[in-house]
Amino acid sequence: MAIAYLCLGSNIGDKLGYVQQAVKLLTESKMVTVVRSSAFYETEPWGNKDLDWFVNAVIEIKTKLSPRELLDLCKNTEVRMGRKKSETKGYEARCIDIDILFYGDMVINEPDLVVPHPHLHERAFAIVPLLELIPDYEHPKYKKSLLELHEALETLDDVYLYGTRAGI
Ligand code: PH2
Ligand code: MG
Ligand code: MG
Repeated sequence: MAIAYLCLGSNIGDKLGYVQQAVKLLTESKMVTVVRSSAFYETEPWGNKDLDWFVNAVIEIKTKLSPRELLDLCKNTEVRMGRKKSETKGYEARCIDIDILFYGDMVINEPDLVVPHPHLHERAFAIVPLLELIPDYEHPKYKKSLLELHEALETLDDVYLYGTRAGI
């Protein structure tokens, strides 16, 4: 059994509902067990400020799947939820995105499978939920804890606990 961390995100429609449905579908697949979840967050879009804000959460899972099988499960779940294949380059609106952040301490560098997630260390929307779960865990590539990565963030994108963002 491996422990892995998945980041869930949605920025169109019923964002919270999509993230919750993704957790439900992953659980129902019986291929993963959700051990713990972070809170839900409303997060400023990273990489394309023209997008709508996201709802994000991180889950800690136990799984017998290999990293590639886990990637396939994530992709299949996205497709089942109606996500279309991207037609443009760059970041765009999506009903659900499921990314592998960590898979045990493994470091994988394949064209379509990079673990830990290649942008994790730059993204408050993934680091802040991870801080709830594993603040002292050391990033296997950068050898810094999540607390240290959080302190080192260069861009402090806004990350609010769900429902606490002013004006919503
Ligand atoms: N996902 C992206 C790009 N930008 N920004 C936020 N706040 N949350 C995301 O999940 C997200 C993003 C690409 O997958
Ligand atoms: Mg993503
Ligand atoms: Mg993705």
